[in-house]
Order: sequence, then structure tokens, then C-alpha cells
Amino acid sequence: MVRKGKNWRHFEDGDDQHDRISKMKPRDKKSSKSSNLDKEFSIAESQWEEKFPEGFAARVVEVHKRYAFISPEAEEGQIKTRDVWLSTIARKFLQAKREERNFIVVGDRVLCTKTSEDHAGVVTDLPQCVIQHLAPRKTLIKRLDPHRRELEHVLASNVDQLLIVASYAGPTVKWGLIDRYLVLAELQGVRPIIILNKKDLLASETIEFQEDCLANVNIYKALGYQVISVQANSAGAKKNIDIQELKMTLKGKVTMLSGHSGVGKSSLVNLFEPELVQAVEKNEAISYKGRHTTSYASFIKLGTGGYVIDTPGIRSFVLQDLSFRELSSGFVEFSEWVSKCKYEDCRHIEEPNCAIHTARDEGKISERRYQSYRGILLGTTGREGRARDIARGNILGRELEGELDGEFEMSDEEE
Ligand SMILES: Nc1nc2c(ncn2[C@@H]2O[C@H](COP(=O)(O)OP(=O)(O)OP(=O)(O)O)[C@@H](O)[C@H]2O)c(=O)[nH]1
Ligand SMILES: [Mg+2]
Ligand SMILES: [Zn+2]
Repeated sequence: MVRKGKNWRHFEDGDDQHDRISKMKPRDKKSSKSSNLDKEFSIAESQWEEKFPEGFAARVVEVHKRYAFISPEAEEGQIKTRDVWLSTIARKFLQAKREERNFIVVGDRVLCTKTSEDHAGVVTDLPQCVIQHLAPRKTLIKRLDPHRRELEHVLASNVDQLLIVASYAGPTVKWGLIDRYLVLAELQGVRPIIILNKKDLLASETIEFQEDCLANVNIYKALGYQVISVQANSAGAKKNIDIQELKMTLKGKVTMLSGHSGVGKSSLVNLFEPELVQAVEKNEAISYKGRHTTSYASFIKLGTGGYVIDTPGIRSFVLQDLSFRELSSGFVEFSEWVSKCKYEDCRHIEEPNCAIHTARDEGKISERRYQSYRGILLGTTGREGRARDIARGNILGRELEGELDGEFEMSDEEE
């Protein structure tokens, strides 16, 4: 059953409920046939008119297994999110690329043609269309599947900003995860903003923990990153100066929210008059549910200005394979030093006369940030903060027994 308006996303469609976002594709294993199709499918907008004069431009607002929801976007950045269409992808692309369901993601700008046929095979009273072409993506938020690293998972495209949301506690902030998101944002040219939510919970933490948090916040601020500490669930949150700051930051931009399940992404979205109110976990005491509250990434217009992509919390965020050069360019504080290493191909691990090591010894590069770099490069990124969450019981024990094996999209644990 599909309903228009506010509830359009909430209809039942059995299979889809367990669809793992369906946006995985093999890396480096593309057949030439499919990469040709990629080129055919993704074409410059200047060619759209000629190909389909009757077509219209739209933004993908939500992706399901066999269809996607789109909203018309006459002018780029002016998305009519109240006008939702059910769309499928032009058959020739769909059939040839059956294994690569990665080709449409939330945020994509697409060329659509109206259809009266029931392509998606679902009952709907929404208007329907066929996605004929994709505009080349300006930015791409992607990661590797933690269990099958030959697969790449694109989470969203064409975002201007990445809101890296963590909570001080419940679940405990994982600084290493923030660092990995920062690398992604730097490499994609997307502006990162760090949000530390649940600041109310900080008061009951140890002094050491509080000091450690402050030290880390100061590291990011010194690097020039915007860091905002908030309490999304406080009674007067909307009026708080930090939430006002965030509101201004979101205006006029497309911002993707990312972070573990339970950190308060949807709670934040709800502070900015979203067109679709986001579901928020009712039980505050449990930050790990084995299943996230938000189940699909969706593109939402904010009454206070701008658009956000609210996403389901991810369990692990493994960066795509990066060369040491790419990775070190994702650590902004390295740029001053990298050219001073003795060896041109210095990876800043064990090489002698490494300028990064010298900067570290002199306290000019934070030891914690360096260890993040090292962990990513060597593939040993830790599970920092996890023992603490388990000890406090705000991660359910059953997850430790492996009951949730395979549900890697559905929980908030960091690898
Ligand atoms: N103590 C405290 N709890 C908060 C705060 N903000 C949100 N919460 C609670 O944290 C829980 C999780 O919030 P959500 O907004 O659903 O988290 P989410 O990041 O959207 O989670 P997923 O959709 O599963 O990814 C809810 O019970 C909120 O009420 C806060 O500032 N302090
Ligand atoms: Mg949510
Ligand atoms: Zn070096």
C-alpha cells in the first residue's frame, strides 16, 4: 500500500525491508560491457534535452531494491520534495547491470520520463517515471563492505557537507571513526562538520574521560574543523546557541548525516522542521538495538533551510583503498611536513628521517591523529570505546555471541 504525502515512505513491501541498501558493486571487476553502460547511463546534463526532450530533471530521494523515489528538481538545488514519484531504471541499464545495483543512490541527479506503466510491480497511487540518465556525480560518499572488501558501497552522492555525528556517551565517541570520515570528506571535497551530541551525559563521566574529550575537540578545532557540542533532546534545544549555529551551517546546502546508530542523527534532523519527521528510538537507555531506527537513507527538506540526508547508523566504516599519498592528504596537518621527508615515497611508518615523525615528536602533530593514520594505512583500526560501552551495558550482550552475524548494516559497532 502506498500512500501519498507524509506517509509515502511507510508502505509495506516485504522484500525491501531486508534489502541491504542494495548498493554494492564489485571493485575492479567490471566487465567492459558494464563500464560502457556506465558511460552511456551517466551523461552530461547538456545532452539530456536532446536525448529526451520530454524528460524532466529530478533528485533521487530514497532507494529501494526494485525502485527509487525521486522528486523533480527544475533548477539544481530546488528540489520539490513534496512531489514524490516512484521510479525504475530504464530497462536496458537495469538488465545489463543486474549485479551492480550501485548505479542509483540518494542524492543522484537524474533525467526521468513519465510513464503510465507499472514498472516497479508495486501498488501505488504515486506518479511513475523511468530514470533514463544520471548526471555525473560531483561528490561520492562511499565505503568498503567490511565483510567483503572487494565490494564498494556508495551511501550518497552530490552532497555539499558531511555531518559527522557522534555522541560523547551512549554510544561512546570513537575518535578513530571521526578521523576516517574526515579523510573521506577531505578527499571528496565535501565540507565536514563534527557534531558531538549527548553532552548532558558527559557530566556523569570521569574527569579523565571529560578531559580526553576536550583535548580531542581542541585538536579538531586547531585543524580548522567546525566542532559543535549539542544536546539534541533537551527541552529548549531549538533555541540553544549551538543548535542555532548548526541551523545556519545547514542552510542552502545538501548535508549528509553519518555516524553510528543511536548517536542522535534523527533527533538532530527533527530540530530543523523536517518535511518528514524522523523516527527516533524511544528507549534512551539502549544505544544498540541490533537494528537501526532509521532504515533508509532519505533526502529531506528542512523548514529552516537546506536539505539533509538522514541515514541509518552504520556499524563500520572502512575507507576505500587509498594509497599512502591519498591517505596522508586526508590528514590536513600532514601537508606542511610531507615534502620534508627524506624519501619521496615515505609512508611515515618506519622510514628514517621522516618529517611526520619529527613533527610528532615535537608535538606538532597529535599522537592520536598519527595513530589513526597508521591504523588506517596498516588496516588495524581499532574498536576504541567499545569495551566501555559493553561494560556499561548499553550495547546488548547478545551481539557479542554473534547472533547478529551478517547484519552488518543494521547495528552501530565500529570495526
Ligand atoms: N541523553 C541524550 N539522549 C539523546 C540525545 N539526543 C538524542 N538522544 C536519544 O538517543 C536515542 C537515539 O536517537 P536517534 O535520533 O534515534 O539516533 P540515530 O542516530 O538517528 O539512530 P539510527 O537511526 O538508528 O541510526 C533516542 O532515544 C534519543 O532520544 C541527547 O542529546 N542526550
Ligand atoms: Mg535515525
Ligand atoms: Zn615521512
